[in-house]
Amino acid sequence: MARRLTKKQHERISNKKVEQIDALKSLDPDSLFKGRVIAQHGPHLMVENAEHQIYKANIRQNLEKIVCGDYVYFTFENDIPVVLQLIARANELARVSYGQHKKLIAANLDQIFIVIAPKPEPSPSLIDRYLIAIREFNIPMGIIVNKADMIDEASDFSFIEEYQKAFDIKIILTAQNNAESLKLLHDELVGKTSIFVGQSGVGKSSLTNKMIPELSLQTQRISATTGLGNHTTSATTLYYLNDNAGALIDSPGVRSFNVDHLSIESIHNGFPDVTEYTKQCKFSNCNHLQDPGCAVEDAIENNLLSARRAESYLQILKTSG
Ligand SMILES: Nc1nc2c(ncn2[C@@H]2O[C@H](COP(=O)(O)OP(=O)(O)OP(=O)(O)O)[C@@H](O)[C@H]2O)c(=O)[nH]1
Ligand SMILES: [Mg+2]
Ligand SMILES: [Zn+2]
Repeated sequence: MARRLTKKQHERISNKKVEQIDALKSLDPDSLFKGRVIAQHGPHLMVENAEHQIYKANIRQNLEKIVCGDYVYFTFENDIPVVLQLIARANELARVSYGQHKKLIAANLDQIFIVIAPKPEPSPSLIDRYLIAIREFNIPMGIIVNKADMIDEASDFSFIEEYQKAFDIKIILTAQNNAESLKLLHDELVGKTSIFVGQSGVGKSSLTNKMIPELSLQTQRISATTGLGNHTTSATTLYYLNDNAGALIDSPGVRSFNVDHLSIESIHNGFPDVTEYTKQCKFSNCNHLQDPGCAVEDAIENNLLSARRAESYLQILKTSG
């Protein structure tokens, strides 16, 4: 079920915003800085300014949740950086974690790459769920098939065609040991903010390393600022491509991707290939399960629609609101 804000909640939020803006007005504009959040560590945000200085910043109370990729205004209070305001987001990627709370992953994305590999075996139902969240903001997306060197007769990527039929989607084949494939991927990242998402172990961090030759320097600088010795992919982190050619966010691997915070309408938008037929069923309350006059069943029988996608659609509808 989509959780819509009540009128009261709306009022409370806009009052809070007015308070925040008033607080900003009283500040000397010279003491206000713009930065981009490159990671979140416990109660702190790592904020990088235009000169690529990284600050470990506190967060002014009552601010909404701020994530990797967000742009913010910050100031210094007794030399300690403090984030005062979140600049409105162009878009966001979110899933639901335990207890049904929307869990923001990253914001202000120009494109999202779902990384898959022959091993660990791809999960099309995971990709279906990612697609619903991605379509929510119409963010351009692609699938990276990594570890191309490990593809053999046992690998089955036929499900990718289902996505190509339904979406405008880039497919990029990569392998760590294939420089040409890495160059092609790099070309796709230039001038944009991109994020790598997907299961653990598919090679998101390895690819990030290949895209940014001096990545270890950036991670060292981040670790020096956080005070945490070792920087792993436990935190979603934004890195800059060389020569400021763009930004790349590496995210920790997921097992599942829950989209229960999205509305039925969003779920429909994630399955244009299926809803094309649900609209044509004889009865408007058709369950698409052996119901008479079901256009979905007909489409599957005539090889116009993937049975797997239709099942996935019904499964996701069943578990949502
Ligand atoms: N054969 C082969 N192995 C690869 C390739 N890319 C990555 N690997 C290996 O796959 C393993 C996992 O790579 P990571 O980059 O840590 O995977 P990840 O997606 O970042 O995993 P999480 O951070 O847990 O989400 C490592 O042992 C890599 O060396 C590739 O193109 N070919
Ligand atoms: Mg990783
Ligand atoms: Zn039907």
